[in-house]
Amino acid sequence: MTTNTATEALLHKGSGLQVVVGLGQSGLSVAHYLAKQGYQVAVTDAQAAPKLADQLPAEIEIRQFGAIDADLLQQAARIIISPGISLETAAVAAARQANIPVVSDIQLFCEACTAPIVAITGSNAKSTVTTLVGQMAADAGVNVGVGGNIGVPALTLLANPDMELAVLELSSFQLETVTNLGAKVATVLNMSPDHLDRHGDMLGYHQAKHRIFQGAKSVMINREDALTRPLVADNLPRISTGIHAPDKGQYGLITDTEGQTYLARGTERLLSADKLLIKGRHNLLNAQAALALGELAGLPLESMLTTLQQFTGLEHRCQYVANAAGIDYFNDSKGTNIGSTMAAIEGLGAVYAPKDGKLLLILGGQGKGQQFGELTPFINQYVSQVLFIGEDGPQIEQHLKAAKLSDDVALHQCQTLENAFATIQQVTTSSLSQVQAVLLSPACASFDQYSGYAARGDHFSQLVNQLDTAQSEA
Ligand code: UMA
Ligand code: ADP
Repeated sequence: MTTNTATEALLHKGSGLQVVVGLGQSGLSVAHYLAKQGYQVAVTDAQAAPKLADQLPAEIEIRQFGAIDADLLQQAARIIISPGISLETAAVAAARQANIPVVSDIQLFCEACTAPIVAITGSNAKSTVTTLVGQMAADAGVNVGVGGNIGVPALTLLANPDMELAVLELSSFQLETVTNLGAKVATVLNMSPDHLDRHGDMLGYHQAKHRIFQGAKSVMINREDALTRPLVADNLPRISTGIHAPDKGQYGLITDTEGQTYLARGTERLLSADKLLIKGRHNLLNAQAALALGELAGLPLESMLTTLQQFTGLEHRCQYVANAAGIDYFNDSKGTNIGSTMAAIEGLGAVYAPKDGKLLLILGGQGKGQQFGELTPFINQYVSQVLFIGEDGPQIEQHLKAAKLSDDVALHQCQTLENAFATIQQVTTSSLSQVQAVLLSPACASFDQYSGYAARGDHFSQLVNQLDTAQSEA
């Protein structure tokens, strides 16, 4: 995979200016990758002083900051756009109009990567399944690289010349500028509305996601979600997952006469569901997805089952924080769209409902153009109090009310998490409160108030721990 730098410089000399648009993590990785190959590279970013500018290779002299430089883009032989930047941005749209190719870092990666690729997208569960498949491969002794939207720019994986398998989490933003990915295995795990502010509507979002199947050698689909099925290449080897008993060679769930549920492949019971440390129906689907992807990538079943039983889940995804004054607190800050929040309400609601318990749900932030009324049936069933934070709190309240929210559900506009905790104290100390668990699953992005979902989740956990301390000191 490594080539002599001088040879690369000769190879790429004269192939024209490569303009990197956006200097975040992915832009920086692209700049290093292309400069090392001897391309002439320029970088532009809307920020006047992007934080990563001092990490650029010294030989990159053209650095246009403070606005995305439209003139620079017009001089490009190729534009490599960062996923956070819309193709509709004026300077980028004008360059596309002038037929200048616009690609993502993932395009450069798949053209250079000689190892097979497991490509994973979906509205939810990407990081969980990507991490699991990566861990399964590593535990099976495979030299694996895990990257992409999960936070490790894909191109940095190429620094490992011995990589035998690449497991990539891909976002719709990354996929919209990728052609012919050619993955060994590709999947769309599930589809629910997200990023509609960027893609316009579900069709645009679906089209971007489904580019993952271009050139794929095999596919994994979710039987519960027709939108995960590729519209083309029907003849490819495929494995499906689902919540019902599976057909031969497929994954699913089998429940025995005693009510015990098993992960199953065809009629074979692979593992009792209670052996998994990650809980909830959605995680049973995630476990199946990892097994199916692993199988299509050639990983051994026994070793994958061992990995599954050791996996404790990721932070900020329905993560148990603490019990304070008899109430359980869960941090699902990564619940940034209605699909993930539905899974969290349903998964945890089903745990507390048999004990006559209800959830207190914290919703809000930046709503990304979603229709929050879709949450109402789940809230009516499992939630007694909804606390709103963030800039779209009032709008979300309107959506819930317009979708026939039950009068039994109390609503509180709190603006901030601090205020929400003051309300939690009042609400849960009432003798009539049925609240047994507090769930932060905002169904929104956090950027109006935080640097990202992790900062929001950390803040929540910190407030819970203060509560815990205050209550144990009292
Ligand atoms: N910028 C502009 N103009 C704009 C928007 C951004 O110039 O209109 C500049 C910013 O000033 C900044 C740079 O672009 O300097 C940031 O680029 P970026 O937003 O693409 O962020 P990166 O740091 O390159 O991180 C990206 C992904 N970010 C997004 O897609 C928003 C990361 O996913 C990913 O981990 C990383 O590449 C490595 O592959 C994050 C994410 O939030 C986790 N993803 C979304 C999600 O999961 O929902 C899709
Ligand atoms: P992504 O990388 O796609 O955002 P994560 O694994 O980080 O996915 O999980 C994001 C959110 O989705 C979390 O709130 C998590 O609880 C929820 N989630 C996990 N698996 C599923 C699933 N199969 N269906 C719906 N929501 C899920």
